[in-house]
Amino acid sequence: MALGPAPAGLLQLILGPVLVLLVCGLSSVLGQEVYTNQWAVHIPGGPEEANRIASKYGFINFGHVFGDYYNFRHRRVVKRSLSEHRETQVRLEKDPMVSWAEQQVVKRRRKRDLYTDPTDPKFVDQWYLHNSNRRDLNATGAWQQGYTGRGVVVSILDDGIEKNHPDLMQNYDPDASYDVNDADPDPQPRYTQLNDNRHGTRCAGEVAAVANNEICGVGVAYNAKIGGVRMLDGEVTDMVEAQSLSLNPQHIDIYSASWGPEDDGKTVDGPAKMAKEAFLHGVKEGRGGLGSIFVWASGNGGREKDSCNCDGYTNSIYTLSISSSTQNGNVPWYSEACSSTLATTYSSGNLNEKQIVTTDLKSKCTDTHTGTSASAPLAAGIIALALEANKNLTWRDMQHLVVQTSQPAHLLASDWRSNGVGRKVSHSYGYGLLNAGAIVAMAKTWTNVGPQRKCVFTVLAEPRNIGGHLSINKSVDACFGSDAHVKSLEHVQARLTLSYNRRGNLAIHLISPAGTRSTLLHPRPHDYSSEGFNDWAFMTTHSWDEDPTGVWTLEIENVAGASDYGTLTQFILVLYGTGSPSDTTTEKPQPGSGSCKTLDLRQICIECNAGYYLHKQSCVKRCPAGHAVGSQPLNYTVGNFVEPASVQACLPCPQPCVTCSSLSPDACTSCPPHSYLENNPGTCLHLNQILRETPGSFMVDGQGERHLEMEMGSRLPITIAVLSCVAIIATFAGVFLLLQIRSGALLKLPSLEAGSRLGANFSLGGNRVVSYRGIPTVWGDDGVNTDSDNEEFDVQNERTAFIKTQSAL
Ligand SMILES: [Ca+2]
Ligand SMILES: [Ca+2]
Ligand SMILES: [Ca+2]
Ligand SMILES: [Ca+2]
Repeated sequence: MALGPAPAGLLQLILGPVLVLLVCGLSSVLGQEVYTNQWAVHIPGGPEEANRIASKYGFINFGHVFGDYYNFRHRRVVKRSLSEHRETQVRLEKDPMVSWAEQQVVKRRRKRDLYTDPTDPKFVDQWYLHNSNRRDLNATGAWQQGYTGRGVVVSILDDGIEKNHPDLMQNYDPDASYDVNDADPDPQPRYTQLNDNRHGTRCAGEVAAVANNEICGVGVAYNAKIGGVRMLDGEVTDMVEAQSLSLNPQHIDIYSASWGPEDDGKTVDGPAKMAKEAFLHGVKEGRGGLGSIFVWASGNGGREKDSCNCDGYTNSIYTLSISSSTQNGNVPWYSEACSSTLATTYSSGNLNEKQIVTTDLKSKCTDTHTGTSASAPLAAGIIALALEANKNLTWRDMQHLVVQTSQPAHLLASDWRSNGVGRKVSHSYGYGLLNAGAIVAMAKTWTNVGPQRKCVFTVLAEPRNIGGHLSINKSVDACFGSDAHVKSLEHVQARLTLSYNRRGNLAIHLISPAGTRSTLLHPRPHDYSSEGFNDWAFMTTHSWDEDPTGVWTLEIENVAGASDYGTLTQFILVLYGTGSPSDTTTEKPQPGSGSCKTLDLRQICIECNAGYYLHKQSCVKRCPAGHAVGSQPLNYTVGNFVEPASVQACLPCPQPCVTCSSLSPDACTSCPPHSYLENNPGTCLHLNQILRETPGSFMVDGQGERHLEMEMGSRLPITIAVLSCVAIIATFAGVFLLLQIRSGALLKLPSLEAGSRLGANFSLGGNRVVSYRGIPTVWGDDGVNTDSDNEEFDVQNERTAFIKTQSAL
């Protein structure tokens, strides 16, 4: 009031700049600006002009950022300085061709995570969730991205759950719980002197023990909802299993099960009729049609040399099978090896290795949870995190994510092998250790894989004697040309029926066209059964993402004496997968996992290790058809830096080559239609042009001889091709007429007659009936035509048989 309007304005005038100065001063004290030797320059005159200006003022032009902006670096200005290079700035600004220029400062960028480690007293002992030596499941990696299982529902199918346990109560979900044993809604465990029924409660805590409540430790998905089904504390029947597996499938997202047939090393058993239907119904209808996710422990029969492929629950394609590693990265003594295992989490090992910390009966906390049954719930928790990151994932998407983000890391096994797409896989660990941070990151941007395709081949035409060794080759086209065409594999099954006097003496291998060798069965010394296998669907995950076209080999081997005997009566090869090739999947390999060397900030691979080439953000050993190895600029942008470098990548063949051996224009190995390949590799010459020319026109210049050669060379194959076509048509017409003349009835009843009645002379006719139905018949086995009768039956009754047969899971 004492101050009039004029003095007030004056005060503002004086105080304003003072305040600004003060703030600036403060900011520079708190976080001083660091000037780089880089300038962002706007030059509307084009790249040439930019180059000219760069050299005029002592800059190197590091290329263009976007629009008319260029990245200049000064030759003499130091890389990092606390003071601005005013002189250079002024000179640039004064140039009439430069519309704007700015010396770049280093910006402070923090990740926007509000994450802090849980404060629970036992959290420090949960070595498998987070570990400074990085031998962990990288749970903190997912939590830091903000995923803790919120909104995801997990149910533990076991011996009950202590729903009022102080570390579970808050996350307990009655809608994800039931007591199948006593047919009531309350899954509270039955308490005994020996605490027999503590297993379910222990598993539940691994998934969703509450965080930051000063009690025990935390679950992997500590904000997930957790329920339990009490089903193991009583008679387990097919109906009990089915009821448990199909509980509330529109509410429960993930079912975790750590049970199965006896792990005695001599049992071959799996889900029966109802349980099988429950699985099928779950993946088809559960979660609004995206499919229930069944996480399964691979088995504890390691000491008995059991094979998890003889357990129809883990061997099923619908279960995501999980094995164990010890703290030190060894195969635990209880672990079972088999080709259907997908991935691994930690569990107990030797006495000197740590075990799993979790909730225990009677409101307690334990640090001695053990066995493969401790591994499955950890996996279920990690999968819950991935599901929170992307609720739209199907049951198969989840398996793809597990395959792509699991890592061999430090896990020790003698059988790590690279499969046909360069991924390391082992029978003890599947694709390796789950990585919560990685799976969540990939899940966020995952695009659903296409619908599941199923391509079936009945390989055997007649029973084969197994003897000491039986090898069967089969060339397949993966149902090319039909809706079932599998271009990129997921699960593969060999459905075998065989008799053998001692089943445990057999080793069975399946070798994919890419050379991946899956052990479908290793010898089981305790298995003296003479029952053999009855339509048992041995499953492998090891050829995931491979192209199934080519020769598959089944090897059955007797590892004992020559006195054993038996017969293989059925070998059906079932290929599951998608219609899109693997190189279009959104694979983003992790650094250190083999092929990828550098990831950019978006976690996309931009540089591959030696021996691999970058192709569509993934690393491949061989470039796909239509591409050849070349170098492309390294597209690496971290902060403000653009490092100029180049990487080896798969680049498209130069026009007009369809395929090529290198990027040179004369290295075509095949040509588009109406073109002709001169030499191999060579150039593509346009056929029409040559044909349209009159012969004389080739003689006009001095190189007439060469042209004549070319003309002859190019016309000869065409003449041969035309003649061959005529001959083939004539042959077909002849055979057709012959069939007409021989028997009209034969043509009317092809399905009944073709397979058994047509002799070797008419095998062509028999095969045509089959291929018409979209089933390829290029049998590499013994050249005998197949039984089309059976095949038709197979196609028509595929689904019925699938449900009916015990091992079709
Ligand atoms: Ca009850
Ligand atoms: Ca807790
Ligand atoms: Ca087992
Ligand atoms: Ca499985």
